Amino acid sequence: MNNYLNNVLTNVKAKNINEPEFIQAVNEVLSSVEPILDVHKDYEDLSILERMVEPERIIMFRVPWVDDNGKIIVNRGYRVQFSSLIGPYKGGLRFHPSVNLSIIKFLGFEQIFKNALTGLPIGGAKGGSDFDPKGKSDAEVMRFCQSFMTELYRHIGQDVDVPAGDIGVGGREIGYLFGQYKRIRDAYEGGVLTGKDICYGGSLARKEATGYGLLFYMREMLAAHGKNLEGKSIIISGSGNVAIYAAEKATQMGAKVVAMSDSNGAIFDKNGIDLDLVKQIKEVERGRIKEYLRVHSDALYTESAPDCSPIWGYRADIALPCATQNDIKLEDAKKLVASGIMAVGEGANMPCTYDAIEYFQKNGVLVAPAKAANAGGVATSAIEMSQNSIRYYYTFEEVERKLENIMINIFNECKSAANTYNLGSNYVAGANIAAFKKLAEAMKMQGVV
Ligand code: NDP
Ligand code: 2IT
Repeated sequence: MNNYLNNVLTNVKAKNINEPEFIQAVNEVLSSVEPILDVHKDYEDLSILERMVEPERIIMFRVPWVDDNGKIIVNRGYRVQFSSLIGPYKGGLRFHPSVNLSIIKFLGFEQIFKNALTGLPIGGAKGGSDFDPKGKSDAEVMRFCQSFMTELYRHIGQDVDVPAGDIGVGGREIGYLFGQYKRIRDAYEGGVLTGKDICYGGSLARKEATGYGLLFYMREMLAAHGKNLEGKSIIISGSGNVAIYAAEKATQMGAKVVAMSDSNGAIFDKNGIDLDLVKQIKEVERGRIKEYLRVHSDALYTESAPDCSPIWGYRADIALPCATQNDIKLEDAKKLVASGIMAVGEGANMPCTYDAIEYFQKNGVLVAPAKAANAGGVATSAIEMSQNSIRYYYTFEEVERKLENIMINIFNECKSAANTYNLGSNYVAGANIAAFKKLAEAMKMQGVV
């Protein structure tokens, strides 16, 4: 690493000492942008990196609410408005007990680059809370969301900052958040949140978009290497929004999904996962993946051990980590390579550790990087915002075609950056460089702000 990169990274580590996920995300980007810094010497004089790693604004707040037993609970809320360089702050909200400032900052940082790759005018942000929606009644979730929005509303707006879903935040939560925002503002400002239901201003295909987009990217990446999805076996971690619609599109493309998981364990069904049943368990009953066995008693179920996802012990051609960060560690990568994995597609944000990615690449496994491969969700959020602005709806097919074209373009940008800088099939570095270049140029044009 050159001196400039080294100094910036050393400073980031010193200033954010208790934020391992944020440091990890910054390290991954900085480790891959050296070739472009060698060409653009002015980036150092303009302190481009120093400005890119410092969020424009961090908001942290108390979220008090009353549970069904009348007890007052206090959670912590966050919104990190990382960059408004190329559009209003944009990115999801995560409700999960593990949420802390480091996790929200890493997600906000990743979001800047991902959003730049979409080619659409959206900046980068992330937010959330350590609130755990699991086991809560609808009324409790509603009261939490109303309290969260009672503070958040003053920081967002359809031209300012546009939150959406992420882990633990789906259609139900977005509905409650939107209702409270509208009540406080006393106005219908549809574009202030995305992931809305279609009946009050949402976009068709937004729910499917991240998972579908991941498969469009995977198809393009495989095609560039003379391969395809037809007849391939796939394992997918998670069984939430991204995982379910990745499984749906993979099946439509002729592949066979054989395993899915949640935080408690993983199921393996050699006959192919029964996705209607997974949707019933997860989207309707909000149950555990283990309940799959009540219908398919011949499927295998393996419980999770601390810090270990059993799903990576199953054999398949392609792995799609769609649950959470640091899901595939070096030991998992070794197991997957030993069992003959051909490609990995990151549906979640930073699901592979950096050493796992390096191990895959050294062993000829193609890696579709999260910032590019899961950008279909936020891209379709931007399409939802544009429909809100023109007060119009596109059909499902229209949105899906736009999404498909965006994913093809994103893959081509990653490939072209990898070609330009002689990186072979390292699309992880290709994605970082392509996004970084756009952002650095925009920063140059806008002066010191
Ligand atoms: P959901 O809440 O719908 O689903 C999350 C899934 O991952 C669940 O099956 C959950 O299991 C599992 N999971 C979550 N945390 C853990 C954990 N600590 N250990 C093991 N399993 C876990 O979230 P999404 O599907 O929306 O998000 C999944 C990933 O995709 C996240 O990394 C998110 O940032 C990323 N992403 C999401 C986008 C979107 O549009 N929704 C867009 C781009 C990326 P359990 O129910 O047991 O907790
Ligand atoms: O990580 C992500 O890109 C998301 N959770 C979706 C963000 C969005 O604004 O749609």
